[in-house]
Amino acid sequence: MKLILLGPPGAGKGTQAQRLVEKHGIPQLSTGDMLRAAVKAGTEVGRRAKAVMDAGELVSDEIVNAIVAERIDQPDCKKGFILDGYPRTLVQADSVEKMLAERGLKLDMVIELVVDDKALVGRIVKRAEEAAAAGQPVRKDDNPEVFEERLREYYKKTAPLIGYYYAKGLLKGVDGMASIDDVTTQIEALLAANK
Ligand code: B4P
Repeated sequence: MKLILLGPPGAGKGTQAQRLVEKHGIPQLSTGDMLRAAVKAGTEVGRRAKAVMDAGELVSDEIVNAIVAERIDQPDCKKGFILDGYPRTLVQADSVEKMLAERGLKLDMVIELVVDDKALVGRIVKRAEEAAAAGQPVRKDDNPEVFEERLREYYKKTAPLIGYYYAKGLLKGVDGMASIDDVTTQIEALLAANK
């Protein structure tokens, strides 16, 4: 199973990807997590990505494409993977298609999590408050000001992927406004219907 989870920031891509990992035993390839790990480790990629992420903008296609290409060659990706938060631009979409074709693979499905903007900002603020209350680090980009920029970037650069994948017959939408469990049920139904 090769799956893309698509949607605006805070739509629940990471949340649903984790559940898919548990149920299907394939890895979650989250470019957000990979970039945050690089920032934490202080690598060259992390140094280049940090300011961009903190400002709510998208990291360069070149950096992101390179980290994903390296990751999908790991042995745990043999059975499939969930691309969470990647691709986020048309250049990245083109790159993933080439990456898969070079390896004799193709995408099975692109699942769009549809959530309205007001709910998104509420989720992000809640996540920041919960992390702070638990004494955990709060993501620098989880605040309303930076979130506005993340959303602008989404509409400008990522939303065009919806039409792109629709035209390829790969796009399926789920109601991301539903509860986390309901969203999981909708996704599982799509996967079962695609078998
Ligand atoms: P990501 O880490 O991908 O962050 P995200 O869009 O906020 O996450 P997601 O949609 O997964 O939301 P989540 O499940 O956590 O990206 C962060 C940054 O990294 C980007 O801004 C960019 O700078 C950089 N980046 C990453 N990928 C890149 C790429 N390909 N190219 C360039 N730059 C890239 O859910 C959010 C919250 O909502 C959680 O608290 C969750 O509990 C809650 N929630 C989830 N589902 C819910 C539901 N159904 N109901 C109620 N709450 C829900």
